[in-house]
Amino acid sequence: MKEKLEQIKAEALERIEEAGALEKLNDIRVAYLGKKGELTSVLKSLKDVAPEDRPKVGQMVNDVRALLEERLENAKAVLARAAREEQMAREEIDVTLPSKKAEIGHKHPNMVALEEVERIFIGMGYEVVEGPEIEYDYYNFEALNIPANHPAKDEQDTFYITDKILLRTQTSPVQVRTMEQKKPPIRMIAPGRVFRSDEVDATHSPSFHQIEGMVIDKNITFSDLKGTLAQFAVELFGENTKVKFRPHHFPFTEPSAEVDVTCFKCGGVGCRFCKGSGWIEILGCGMIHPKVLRMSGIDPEEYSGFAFGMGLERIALLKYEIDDMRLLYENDIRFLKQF
Ligand code: 2NM
Repeated sequence: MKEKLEQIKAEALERIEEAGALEKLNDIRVAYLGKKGELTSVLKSLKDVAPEDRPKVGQMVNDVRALLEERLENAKAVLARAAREEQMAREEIDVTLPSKKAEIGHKHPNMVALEEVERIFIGMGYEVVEGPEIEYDYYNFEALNIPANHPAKDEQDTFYITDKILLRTQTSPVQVRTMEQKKPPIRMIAPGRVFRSDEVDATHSPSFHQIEGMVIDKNITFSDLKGTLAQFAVELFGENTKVKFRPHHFPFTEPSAEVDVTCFKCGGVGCRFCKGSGWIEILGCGMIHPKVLRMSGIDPEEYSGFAFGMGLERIALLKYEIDDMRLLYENDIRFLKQF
């Protein structure tokens, strides 16, 4: 029995010594120390040993087991370190190689145009106010003097969520909410996303952006409106820009007007950009209807105000000479980078 154990020990130690890989060590562990391993079978045959010799032989088996386990662990540590060193050498990083170019984003032309418009109005003392995109029918229509049977409310144009709730078709509900909350003087603009059930084409999208503005105080007149928008046009399109007011109709303003600016390409002579007319339409405006003021708690006998509204995409398309609105929504970085 003793010779057998010595032989197992010598053989196992030699195999551990020669094992060149971690998997081999595991095979060796199984072969000697496993359930059906050689050392285990010696332990099983202990019953054939004379009873008085059993403790001694048992002790020897345990000593050999402890020795093999220790050697296996040592060999494992040595091999693992060697494997790690080999991997480190193989995966060495060359820090002198040029790096990959980081693609940083670019401000969207809508955002560039919005910040420009905001800068101009903030410079004139206006506040920028935002409001919900999902609105009550009351704020979007009723409070703006657009009654129940008005064609602007048609389901063909408006996305209704329930009878009373819809996706706002304009940002004027933000002005209404402001009138309810604040006492004049009020000077504010309301930029934001609006929704209309329109087919997509070069100049239409079911979701686009508006910037509306409003001033309410004592003795605000149409002259204030004209002066404000004339100054706005000069700051946005250049110092030689002139404005022209054409009579128009909106339910929430009286009188109402549409505003054209002289074409910034040809200076008003007429070119392809302005389709030969010399003028480009940029916004709608008017004096806030007394009914609209009264409905939101402002006394039209004491106060008056003007309001205006423009499409942000339209401003961006004009300013950057983009000929198709769809380009603004595709988010192709090669396109966006140009502005
Ligand atoms: C426009 C044109 C004219 C407008 C009116 C109001 C409010 F709430 F004060 F009555 N907000 N915006 C308005 C007036 C908007 O967009 C073309």
